[in-house]
Amino acid sequence: MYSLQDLGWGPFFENHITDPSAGLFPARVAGHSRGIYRLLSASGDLTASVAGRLAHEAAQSAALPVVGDWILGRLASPGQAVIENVLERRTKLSRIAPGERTEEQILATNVDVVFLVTSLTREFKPRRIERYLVQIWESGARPVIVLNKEDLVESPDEFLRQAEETPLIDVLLTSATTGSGIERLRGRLGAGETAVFVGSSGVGKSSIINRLLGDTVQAVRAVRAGDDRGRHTTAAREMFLLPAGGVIIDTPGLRELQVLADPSTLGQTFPDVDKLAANCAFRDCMHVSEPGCAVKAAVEDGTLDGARLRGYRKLQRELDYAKRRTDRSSQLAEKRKWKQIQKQYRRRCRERER
Ligand SMILES: Nc1nc2c(ncn2[C@@H]2O[C@H](COP(=O)(O)OP(=O)(O)OP(=O)(O)O)[C@@H](O)[C@H]2O)c(=O)[nH]1
Ligand SMILES: [Mg+2]
Ligand SMILES: [Zn+2]
Repeated sequence: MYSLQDLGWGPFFENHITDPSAGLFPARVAGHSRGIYRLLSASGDLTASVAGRLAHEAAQSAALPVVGDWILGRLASPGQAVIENVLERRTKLSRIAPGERTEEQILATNVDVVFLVTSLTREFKPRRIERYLVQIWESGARPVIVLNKEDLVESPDEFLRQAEETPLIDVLLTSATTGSGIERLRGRLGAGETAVFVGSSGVGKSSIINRLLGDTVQAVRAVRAGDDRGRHTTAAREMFLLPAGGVIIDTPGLRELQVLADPSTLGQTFPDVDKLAANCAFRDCMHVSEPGCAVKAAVEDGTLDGARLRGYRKLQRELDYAKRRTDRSSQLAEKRKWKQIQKQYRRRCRERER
């Protein structure tokens, strides 16, 4: 049996319970499949469904419970609960859901650390790491880059150097096969903290988690022969408790990461570009062809990698575009809401006149 603290509970959530007298208990969402939720609570594991009212009110899917959430539930029968409320999220890792529309998809909530796993194969791409970093900084959690499968390469330090091009970032070399670096990784997670593992399929997320759990709990499958792409072995997000404390969430490999973040946060992933930009002649310099651009000058004299600047500018364009799209859809939602309120108001006036 575990305590709420073992599950990551703390004052933040305590303070967000507005009506403690309603006979509801807190629990954490550990898994979810086709409308059935798996919960961890102080009185054990439960299966649960979402209360009709919550499902109805959750006009946007982002308001429905996801793995990592703290919820308030009501016991329906032994081992079976109904989720009445989702408590405010302390942190939230999102992306733009695959598809045509600019819609948020939440990957995990209430996490302290995001382990961004990449493998030292053709999978390793600094530009992809930057994309993830932007999204992780936006989440409110702290990033740790995990360079896995170090047993496969001659000089892993070469990769380490490339990953550390992002200033001040925490980078670890690991091998889930030999166990090297796993203890150090374990040390990045404090007591009562929650971590989520993200990255492409086949990089070894579940293998590292199995090492941490000291058991083969998560299914792992060989990468395809010929290329090193994964087979999407992990099918759904799932939460585990580490034997020595700490909570971890495994996620299925992502094919793409469409970023959804405030453009003004880009500087956290690119502090080097930001610092240089302070010396550009124009305050709103886009570092393309403006005169007196300190960023372009740094690329020319070799202090800044040109590919890194191109990655920065691409992300900047994407974030600006996504922001315009989401601003517009929230404007539309706001308009609809006001129309509804005006309609109700007019109806009430008419009723009073009768
Ligand atoms: N050589 C080597 N192979 C590894 C290492 N870590 C994982 N693998 C292998 O890589 C393959 C994929 O590992 P998984 O742990 O399933 O990868 P994953 O990231 O969970 O993949 P998805 O669940 O599809 O997202 C398996 O064959 C593992 O045995 C490592 O450190 N070194
Ligand atoms: Mg997996
Ligand atoms: Zn500039």
